[in-house]
Amino acid sequence: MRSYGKDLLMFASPRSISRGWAVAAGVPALLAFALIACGSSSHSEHSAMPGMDHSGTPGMAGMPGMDQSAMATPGASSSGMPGMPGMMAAGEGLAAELEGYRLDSPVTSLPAGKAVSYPFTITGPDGRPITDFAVVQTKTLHFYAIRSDLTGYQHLHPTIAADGTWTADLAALDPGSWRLYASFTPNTGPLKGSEFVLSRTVTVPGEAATVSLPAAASSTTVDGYTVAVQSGPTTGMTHRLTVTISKDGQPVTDLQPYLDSYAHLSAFHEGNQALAHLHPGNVVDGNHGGPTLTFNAVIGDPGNWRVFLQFQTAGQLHTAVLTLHVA
Ligand SMILES: [Cu+2]
Repeated sequence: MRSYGKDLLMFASPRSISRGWAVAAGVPALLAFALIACGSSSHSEHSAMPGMDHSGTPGMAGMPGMDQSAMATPGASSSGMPGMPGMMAAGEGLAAELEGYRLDSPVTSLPAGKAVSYPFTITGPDGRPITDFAVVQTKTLHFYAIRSDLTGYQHLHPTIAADGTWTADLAALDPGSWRLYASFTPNTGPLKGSEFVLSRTVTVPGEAATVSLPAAASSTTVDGYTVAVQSGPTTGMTHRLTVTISKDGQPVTDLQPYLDSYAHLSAFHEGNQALAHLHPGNVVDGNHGGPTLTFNAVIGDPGNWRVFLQFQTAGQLHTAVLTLHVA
């Protein structure tokens, strides 16, 4: 378990920590996550970050490809308290159920090549669909889709019907196996206020042309922007990621808030599709973010991560993609 929980607490705000909440877990690391998650629930958009879950518990047990470090990596959380550095953790998000909270869908297969809707519910330990969710980063639920080769990233904000049925409107999917993640904070049930990431897979029939993962790189370009990612220093499992955005050789300083943040970063593990969801610690103040964004990423699993960094300028959303190697 190493110093994982400790690392997290170092980045948690006192406010988060003081919001004590007893979780049924004897594992200090898990408790640390739980405390952070609980703290993040109370002030909705500005503090809670998607990605926190309570894995490492029954839902994780026995999952193929899970090793102990994965088990000790319960999820991602972050606290975007003004003035504090971004605190975030690696997510796993590979289970469909944790602590009695479930992601369910009648759909296990979706057609290729056209926009499709994916219906799902989040049910609580009482078996009933949850309809009351906390607003996190301006949304009550964040939804991600990624193909097994880590292509085809989609980040959506589904809508919920009165009966608790969510609908995610997906853009066209290529054939293959896809993992769909829901990141949410229930306002009901024994773990209300905790952030969860649950996922399920769907098959998209057809001939799947698998793309091999591009080599790790320290920069990439998107829409004329150059996005450079610097890793380090590393303390335990905490990796300081510094992202610098430039255009035509000039630093970019007109980043606009996107979901209450100057950047939205999701990363998926090459080996197991674990989801890490990070936000920069930079204070959001108008349309002049950049050029440098700092993330503290707690990434438990070494290996290659496919990183999707979303940022906005002049009303346009950009998604930079690169492979990050974590030793
Ligand atoms: Cu989102």
